[in-house]
Amino acid sequence: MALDSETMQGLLDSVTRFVRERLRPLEHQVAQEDRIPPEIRREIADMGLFGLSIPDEYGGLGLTMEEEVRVAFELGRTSPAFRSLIGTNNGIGSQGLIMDGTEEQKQRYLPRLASGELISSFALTEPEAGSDAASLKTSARKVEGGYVLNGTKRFITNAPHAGLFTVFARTDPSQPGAKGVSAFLIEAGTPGLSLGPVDRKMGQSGAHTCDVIFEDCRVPADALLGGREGQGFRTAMKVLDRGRLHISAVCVAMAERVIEDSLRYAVERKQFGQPIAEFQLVQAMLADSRTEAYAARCMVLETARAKDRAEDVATDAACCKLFASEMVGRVVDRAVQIHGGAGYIADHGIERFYRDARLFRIYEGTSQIQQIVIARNMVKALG
Ligand code: COS
Repeated sequence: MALDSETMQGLLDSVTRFVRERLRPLEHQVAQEDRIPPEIRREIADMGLFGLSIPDEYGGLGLTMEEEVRVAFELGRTSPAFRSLIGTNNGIGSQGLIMDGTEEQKQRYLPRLASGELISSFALTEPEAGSDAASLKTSARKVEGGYVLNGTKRFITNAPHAGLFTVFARTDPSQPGAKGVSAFLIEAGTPGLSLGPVDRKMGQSGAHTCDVIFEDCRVPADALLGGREGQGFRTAMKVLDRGRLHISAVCVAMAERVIEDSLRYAVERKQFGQPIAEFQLVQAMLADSRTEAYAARCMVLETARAKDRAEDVATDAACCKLFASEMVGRVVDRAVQIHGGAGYIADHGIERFYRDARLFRIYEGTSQIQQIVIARNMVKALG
């Protein structure tokens, strides 16, 4: 454990209180305005939440995976936009640097990522390369003293706010697959790097994505992550293994939140002269949701502990992501059903969670990609 149990409990209590007292009252406003108030960003930074997973020698809290998912279980009990603000700095935006960066690169960026001064983004997906990430086309041509990048990245979370991008580009055009891909650390404002308009989305208002465009964007040689070409795809896959666990914890949290809302509604709402919670058909929905959320919580905790023991969790992290994201989809669907007409009304809260949850089955690898990862690893393990 990175923190002693008292400090860890203190952190969890303060996140729980922050979610209840500060974030939940703002859910409607954030959805309406599609923006997180700047004072909330400051409070999140003051609590150290931008640096949950960044090692303490670089100014982060250096949480273990188990500790990190426990924080996500609390932080995820509100609109996912709040978690998304810190999501890339703790996950896909910083982990490539932590896992494979040079010491100099870590010193240069991690302290500012941990403090929240700098937001980072993970630029892998392209218009023609989503699930088939290894087919990416963005090129990084080697020139005197550095590289020149050309290409477009799509749906990049937090790109409109990012000061730093981890960009995956092909350094070896003779290698069409994973082997020709390298990762680069590129700062916002670099000439030749521009952003597309902010995407309009089905849900998760307050969390922003956009295209990141490279047009003859010249970067110095030391922008190459880890100083080694051809390692980028492996880095991306390792980062996603970890990210998928974090997202699974967020799915558990959202499920637990909407179960809590559904239970309260079912106890208060009366039909046929009694609370609908007394009806066994409603009870069945509550019980199924509770059971599935509990199963996902156990999977996530167990896999996080295995990761902390340095075991290979690629298969189990994919199992967690597959089950937890599908689970929360079923749970929010039942929550709408329990709320009846009220659950269909915009901005009631449940309708918003229903839309917000849909993304979990898509990003950081669709459910179908998780199935492929799981089954391929099973076959491979057979030898
Ligand atoms: N950890 C470390 N290395 C890994 C790895 C992992 N979890 N998964 C794959 N690799 C390595 C492989 O070992 C292989 O290296 P070698 O050739 O040296 O053995 C290399 O990466 C290529 O792997 P693979 O052959 O499995 O690549 P594929 O192109 O067949 O595709 C999938 C792999 C489909 C799993 C991958 O493209 C993927 O995860 N796609 C989804 C991408 C995604 O999640 N996008 C979401 C947007 S980012 S928020």
